[in-house]
Amino acid sequence: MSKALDGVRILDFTHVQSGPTCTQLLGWFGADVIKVERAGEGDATRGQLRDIPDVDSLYFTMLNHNKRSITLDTKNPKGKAVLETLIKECDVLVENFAPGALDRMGFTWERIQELNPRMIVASVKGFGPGPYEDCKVYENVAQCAGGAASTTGFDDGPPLVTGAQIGDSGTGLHLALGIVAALYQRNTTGRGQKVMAAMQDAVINLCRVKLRDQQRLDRTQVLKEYPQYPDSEFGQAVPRAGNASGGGQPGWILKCKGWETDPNSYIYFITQAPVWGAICKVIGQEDWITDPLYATPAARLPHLKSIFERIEQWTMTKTKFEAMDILNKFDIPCGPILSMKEIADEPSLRATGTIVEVDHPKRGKYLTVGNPIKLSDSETEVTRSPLLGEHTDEVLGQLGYSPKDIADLRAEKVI
Ligand code: CAO
Repeated sequence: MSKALDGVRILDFTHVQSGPTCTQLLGWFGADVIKVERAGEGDATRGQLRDIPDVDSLYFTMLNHNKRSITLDTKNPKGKAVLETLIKECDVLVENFAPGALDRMGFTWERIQELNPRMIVASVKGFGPGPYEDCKVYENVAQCAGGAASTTGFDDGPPLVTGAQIGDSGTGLHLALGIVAALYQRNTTGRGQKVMAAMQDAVINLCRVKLRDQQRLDRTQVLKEYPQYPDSEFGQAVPRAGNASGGGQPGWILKCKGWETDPNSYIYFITQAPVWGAICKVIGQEDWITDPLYATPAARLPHLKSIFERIEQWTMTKTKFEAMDILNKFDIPCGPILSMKEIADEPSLRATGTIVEVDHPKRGKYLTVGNPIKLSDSETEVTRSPLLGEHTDEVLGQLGYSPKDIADLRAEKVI
């Protein structure tokens, strides 16, 4: 079967998480991804959070599937020459170095264009142009500067970061879309272009609904679906909304049977207006269907807390899965709070390829997250991450270097 990005060559100059998630996606869609790593060291994540001594960490393996690895000292003149050949041969260069690192290496946009005018140069940076453009950035910095932390958590607690890697993996996704769009545009212009995704921008994009709420708050000084309403005051900025739904249908996380001992025995429950009658029947509160204090969404807003407390009396009599079965029969939107253990063991996620078992020559079998984007005509086959420099000889050979040239470069520690 052919793949969507067959024939596209990616010069993968990425490290840590944000850039590697982008190039991994491109690899899953069939691009040939050549990861360039520092000779002897490689991507720092190979050695971080290791669970097996001297074996590439899960941090690295789970972000670098479907790639080839070559080692290259790109600050050495001979290494630069190899990189120039790679730039001429590839379609896209993806990098997420600290600001200015590529220029300092001698590979400015102008130089890259001289070498290959069709080259697309795609970058992740922490911030776009502005006061912080020179800063180094990691995940949680982006979550904080992108509005996620100030709007996450409970009203009486500090700002909170989320476990979802919206700054790193979220930006990698944005960048991948930019690259595919630039490849498409190149079909008509014949030219490459710069593609830039700033981590702060990606998080702001994912927090779009909070900027919506900021403007609603500015205009009306109240957000009636937020837990602060009606008992507390609103300030100038969108407050932390606890587990309130981000949309127009109120929701909350409710305890289920066993919550005293299982920290994940909870369900997300949404009181969607069209199924209000069904909710009342399920929980045995049929009088709320016609009671003017509860009958309409607007009437319910001031009592959301007590409504959810009443629904919780019912959910606490069921496990999260029993509650799901009952509520789904009535189309009541709800979702179990699944632990990572439950996700790892879920057969349907294995069947769709969202959770995949991969075999690695040094670590053996491990689980990873496969391609979350399914194309019917471009099936993803997840292959293991490469060992450091595993493909150096193969790639240099394809670039026209003879075995002797390769041996010389190795002797001089260029590769
Ligand atoms: N050969 C020779 N030198 C190489 C090389 C190679 N193959 N690959 C990288 N280098 C050099 C770079 O040129 C750079 O050198 P200079 O500082 O002299 O210009 C140096 O290695 C270090 O690069 P770096 O500054 O990007 O790496 P770092 O570990 O200090 O910083 C990070 C890491 C992530 C904070 C920084 O890269 C960054 O801010 N990136 C942009 C934002 C980003 O992607 N953050 C998400 C990371 S995932 O949480």
